[in-house]
Amino acid sequence: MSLKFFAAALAALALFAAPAMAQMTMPASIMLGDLELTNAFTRAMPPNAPAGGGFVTITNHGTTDDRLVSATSNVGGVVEIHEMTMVDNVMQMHSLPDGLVIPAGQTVELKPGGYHIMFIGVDKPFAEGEMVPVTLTFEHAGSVDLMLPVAPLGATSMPAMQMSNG
Ligand SMILES: [Cu+2]
Repeated sequence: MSLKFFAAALAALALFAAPAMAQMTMPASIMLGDLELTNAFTRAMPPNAPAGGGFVTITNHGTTDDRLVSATSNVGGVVEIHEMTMVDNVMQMHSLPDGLVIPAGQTVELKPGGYHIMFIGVDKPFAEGEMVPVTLTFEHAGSVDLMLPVAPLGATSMPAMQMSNG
């Protein structure tokens, strides 16, 4: 990924740092083996934005660590698993080529400003109200198809949970 592209992608993610939106409803959850997935969503992308983020909360109810090894989608481009960190007050993000460990008995949140699914070079920007399909594959639990509801631009959570098995 070129530096210019990277910077634009980062700006698209960081541009709207909206305050946390109140969670109005209990999120639906999807079980996949020992894993429970909740609060899955993505966000509307500004016109011509090169990339968007996908988010989900993963709880491992088992006694064995698992690992999110890949995410795929048919929205075009490539999908990566990223982490975002602050380095000298500058937000940076990196792909996690070895995936993201979901430790036994713990919850890992993919959320704005932290771990996220990165949709890079999508065919068209996500629009509020759409559903974005994504398949998550875990080392032990296997694969699950999710439909991510598209929240408003800059939303930090999905106000009305609509996650469903896709
Ligand atoms: Cu990213």
